[in-house]
Formats: sequence, C-alpha cells, structure tokens
Amino acid sequence: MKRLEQTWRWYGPNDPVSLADIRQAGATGVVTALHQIPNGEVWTEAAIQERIDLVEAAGLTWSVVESVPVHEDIKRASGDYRRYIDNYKTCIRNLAARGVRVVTYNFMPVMDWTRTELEYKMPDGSEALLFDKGAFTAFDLHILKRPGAAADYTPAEREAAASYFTNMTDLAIERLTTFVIAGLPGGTTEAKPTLASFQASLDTYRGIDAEQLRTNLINFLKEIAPVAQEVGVKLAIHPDDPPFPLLGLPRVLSTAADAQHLLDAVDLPANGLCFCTGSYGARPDNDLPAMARDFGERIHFAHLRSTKRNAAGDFYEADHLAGDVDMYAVMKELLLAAGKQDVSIPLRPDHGHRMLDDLRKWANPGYSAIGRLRGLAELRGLEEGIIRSHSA
Ligand code: DNO
Repeated sequence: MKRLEQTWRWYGPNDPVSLADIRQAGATGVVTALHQIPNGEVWTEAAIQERIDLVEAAGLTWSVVESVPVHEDIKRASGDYRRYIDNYKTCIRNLAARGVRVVTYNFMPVMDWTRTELEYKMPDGSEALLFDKGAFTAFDLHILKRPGAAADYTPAEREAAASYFTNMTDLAIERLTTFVIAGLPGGTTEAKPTLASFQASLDTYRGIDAEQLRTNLINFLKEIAPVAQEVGVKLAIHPDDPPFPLLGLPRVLSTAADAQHLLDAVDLPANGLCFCTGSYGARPDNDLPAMARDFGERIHFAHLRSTKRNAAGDFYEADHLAGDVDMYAVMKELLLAAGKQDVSIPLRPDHGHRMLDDLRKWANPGYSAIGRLRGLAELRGLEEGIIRSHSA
C-alpha cells in the first residue's frame, strides 16, 4: 500500500515550534505560508525560495502551502478582484516554478476558523479548543449586537444566550471578543479589527447569499484551476470551520453535497479538496469514511483530527483517535485513495491538546508541539497497523 506523507504545520520563523522540533516529531514535510506578505499580493520566486532554503536546511521539504489567502474582493467579486485573481495565478506559477505543488486555501468570508474557548479543560488536565453555540450566540446578540441577528436564532437559543451573557464577567467578554474578531492564526495578515470595524467587514457581504458566494468561488476556480493544472499544482480547498453559517455570513463548503458540487463545477484533477476531518466532522450528517472514499481521487491534502459534538451543536476538539470521527475507517480510505492516485497524499495532525510542558509555554492556539506530536504518533501507528494487516 502507498503510505501518506507525514507533514506538520509551521507558521514560519516566529513559530515557537521550530523546524528542528518538527523533524524530531517524525514529519518529513512542512506545511507553511509566507504570512508576512499582505493578502492578495504576489509571492515572488525569491521569497518562495528563501522559505524553501530555510525548510531544507532543517532536512525537511516544503510540501504544502497553507494558505495562499484569497482576498475578500475575490470572495465578493468586487473592487480589485480581477487584479487579485491575476496575482493568485502568478503565485501558483511561482510556487510551481520552485517545486511547491499543493496549495491550500479557503473561501470563508471575513473569518477563518472560529472557536469560543481556547483553554477548555479536559478531564486529564490538558486543554482543548471549544466551539460553544451559546457563547457564540451571546457574542452575536449581546456583544457585537449585530443588526437583525435575533432573526437567525430560535427563542430558546436567544434565551440561552441571554442567560449565558448575564453570567459573563468583563474578562470573559473581552476574551470571547478577541477569539472571535481577532480570529485564530490562519491565512490572514490583516490588521486586528475592533468591534466596529468587524461589523463593517460583515456589512460588506450584505446582499451576498450562499448562491452568490458559490458562484464567485466557481468563477474564481474557473480561472485558477486551469493554471494549476497546467503547471502541476494541486488546489486543496479547506472546508468551513465550523461547517455552518455564522453571523449571517454565507457558507458554501460545509457538506459532502457542497464538495461534490464544487468538484463537478470545475472538473479538473487540480481542483481538489483539503479533507479536514475535524471541520466536516463537526456535522453529524457528514459521513467521513464515505466522503474519503467518494472524493478520494480529488483529496490533495488531509487534516486529521476529531471533534466531539453534543446535541446542541457545540463541539470540542478531542484526541486524534477519540471523538466522533472513525479515524480507522478514514485512514483506510485515504490509503486506498493514495493508491489510486499513486501519490503519498500529505496528511498533517491537525491541532492537538495543550499538554505536559506546553501548558507552561505559549504557542499558536491548537498548534503546540506535544499534542500534535501525540496526534502524529497515533496516526502513524494507525497507518502502520492498517498497512501491515492489509498486506498480511
Ligand atoms: C485551522 C486551519 C485553517 C486553515 C485555513 C485554510 O487550524 O485549518 O486556518 O489553514 O482555513 O485556508
């Protein structure tokens, strides 16, 4: 059986988890981005090469870009979007010229991934990331006070949010606000917003519903996928995280049907998915092993982690082999997909609990070393077991 390529996300030279750490974790590939370049601007070949040199000096390979961020003008198909699409094409060409051949991106308006608590205590003392719908609703209705927000919630949800808010201290309000509006480290380098500027960003999506956003995404892909195909780059779109609409913003990549629609709309092998089991897995109606099987030939990158949901739709990030995702079945399908593609599809242990020594250190939320080390080790063992028993 073909193995998967074990990779690890690195936020660049300022990441407290170093390239040497990554090598000791047993990854061979690095997932990184030129976060210092403003969204929408071209990544020059020289800047790309500089990053390659850093990674290779540590005995590793730059396998995946995560992300080349998509400018908001492209998502809205407004303003300078033609220029930004041209720049995106140039980035793809420049990456290909330097041998970096998988590009991750997302098409979530305004916010990348969103959580309401970054230090959710697990029974074993480690800390996980949490999305609590009640907290998020309290933010929307009582902190942001988004105009028209009440109509997006049921009376029961509004009541729960009101009582949640009543019990919040000033500090809790400040923390929740920072988590939501300043966002978590992803692809963006934009200035940190205030509540007012955040609301202004939301307002720029007035009149853009899911159908319109989907059209904008497909039009973008119709432009960039042929370029990627020509130069041998694989595009891997990251799903919505969490996989449902937030703050009245449209979401277009939350379900298997969404993914299928996108793959069919621009039917080129280069147009593929980042199969993030944690994001898709936060919805009970996404059957992850079936998705891995059905989309196998178009999965260009895998983020492996698991969430644990409750009936209300809250979820926390569980250990990689725990939670609601059947990781064994997903891994098996990914190995079969790698065989069909004849490619070692890159995987990375996505997020991890903050644990052991990391509880005393700062790291990007979700991206401390030891929790991911545990995740990668477990995933690697799972892969080994499947491969051995398959060929026994
Ligand atoms: C979070 C990440 C996301 C992801 C982007 C891809 O941990 O999975 O920030 O990198 O959405 O564009």
